[in-house]
Amino acid sequence: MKNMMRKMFVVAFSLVVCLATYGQVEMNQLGFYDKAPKKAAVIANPDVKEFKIVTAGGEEVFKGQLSEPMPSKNSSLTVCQADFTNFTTPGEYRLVAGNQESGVFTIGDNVFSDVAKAVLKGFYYQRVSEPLEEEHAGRWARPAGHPDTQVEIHPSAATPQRPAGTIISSPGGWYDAGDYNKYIVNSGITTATLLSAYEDFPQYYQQLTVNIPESGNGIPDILNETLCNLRWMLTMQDPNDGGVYHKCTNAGFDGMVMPDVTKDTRYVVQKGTAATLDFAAVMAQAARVFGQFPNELPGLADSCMVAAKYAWDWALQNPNIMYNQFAMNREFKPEVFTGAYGDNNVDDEWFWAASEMYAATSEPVYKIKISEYINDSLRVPSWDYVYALGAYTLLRINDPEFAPFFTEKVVGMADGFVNSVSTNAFGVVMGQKPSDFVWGSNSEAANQGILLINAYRLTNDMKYLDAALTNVDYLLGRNATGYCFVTGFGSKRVMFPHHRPSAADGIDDPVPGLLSGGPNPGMQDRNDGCNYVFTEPETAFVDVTASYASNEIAINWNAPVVYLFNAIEAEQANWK
Ligand code: 9MR
Ligand code: 9MR
Repeated sequence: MKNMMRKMFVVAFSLVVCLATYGQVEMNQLGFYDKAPKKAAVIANPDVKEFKIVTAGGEEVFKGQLSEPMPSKNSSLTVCQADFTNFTTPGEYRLVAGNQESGVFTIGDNVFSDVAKAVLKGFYYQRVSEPLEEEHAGRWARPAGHPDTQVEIHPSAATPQRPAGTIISSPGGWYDAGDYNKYIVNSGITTATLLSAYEDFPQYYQQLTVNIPESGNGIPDILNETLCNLRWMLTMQDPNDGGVYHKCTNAGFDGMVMPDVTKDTRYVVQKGTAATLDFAAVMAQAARVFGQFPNELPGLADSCMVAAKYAWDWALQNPNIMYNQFAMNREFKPEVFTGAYGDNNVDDEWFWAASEMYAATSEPVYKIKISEYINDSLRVPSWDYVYALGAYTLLRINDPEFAPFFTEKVVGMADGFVNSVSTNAFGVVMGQKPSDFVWGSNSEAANQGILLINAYRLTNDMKYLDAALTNVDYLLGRNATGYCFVTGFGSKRVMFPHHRPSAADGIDDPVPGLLSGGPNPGMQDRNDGCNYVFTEPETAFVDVTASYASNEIAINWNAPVVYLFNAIEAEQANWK
């Protein structure tokens, strides 16, 4: 009987293992700081209780016991952990468990330096209206994409001063994602996250160069890159009233072609409250940041502040103009089918914009708005819920009135993350609950990391940095798919992101430094030619070009990994 039970277990178990064809050892595929925590996940196998670390040549240097198997909350997988924190000798290694082994990883200093730079450089590859020269883009050099100097006012955005069909110029910026459109709402959180990375680690970024055309001009590259999009955003404000167009877009998505061959008409569509408040927030933050470079960028900070104020005033007069693409398409032609980024609650946008306006001006009037929404809930930010961005800024300026309140909120949430690690089968913060696995779930993991970095900065308690590191491990391979989610990196890497240039450029390797969206059990692309082999929250991922719901790349997902990876690199000395 016992034997039979065991057989049944083995059969059931093999099914699970089969389901997890991924390769048994799932770990950060790049590396570990010598004194930092080091863990791998191993899909449980009743016959395997031990693991070892071997040199790249196969010589055993460390042996350990796997932890007891733990069922995952987010799939039917059962997982053991391999803890080799005590092995601290720098070098190149593999981890071996039973007959499974990892790829080669490094133990040493600066182990995330290359990937941290690459994800920032990823933005350069998204630039719209300029050619990517070989000097900077290497194999991925390409002609300029959409010039966007002849953009039509869509009927939904018509005003007496700018009737439908009026031509405006809105060049530059970054493509949003795998598609070729430019959306203010998503640009808002993205640009703010990059500015925040700089604000939180200015010394680190002063040294960081990533070989972009502006490198060496006296401005840190993270700000050079951010400026490209900021200048585009400025063109999206209607000079006649301060309102901001929701997006600059085709009517329908382009085919999977290179960006210079598409010739569809470009439009700016309806102005909206969410876009205008996000714009105000970013411009106010930009005014603060670029105000530190008066000689290199004369007048820029002032222009940003004027634009921010103008947008804020428009929003006060138009507090409820929601972007509803469906309703818009009933009323105006041509219909627009590109990304909607529709949001029908702008409380959090008010809070964020008010926080930034206050941080930039110290004017009490903004405090009133802050107070109105201050008790809303803190969640890691996403394009449609930006409350946390305001909270981070009020903490950053260390406002005596607000800082204690937000410290408690941020540290409280961070404590929840820290405590959840021991209940997670992979030993990471990501996946505390199945609802972490949304469209773009990898940005959720990165933003959890940012929240933890904020808690660390507030308390100097290493437990928050350790917890943030677990999500770095998650993104680089310690997850149920076994993929390292940044293109160009890892022994099991993403090769077919939903990204038009990567699909169309004829180069085998995708454009590097781009973060794939990650597991998304919503699988909204299932009827668009996408077959998912695994469908559970943490496994619903396919590395195929068709998968826009699990394998697209997007600027708002790349920005938080820029913040997280570089923050960890900046703070690595703490693990010495
Ligand atoms: O390529 C588009 C991608 O950028 C979007 O995220 C996604 C959802 O809006 O849509 C993709 O375009 C697909 C469209 O929605 C349906 N037909 C297939 C298109 C390309 O895969
Ligand atoms: O990231 C967006 C996700 O939260 C939405 O659920 C999804 C569907 O509306 O759209 C995602 O954003 C896409 C945008 O609409 C178009 N460009 C590609 C973006 C990433 O897939």
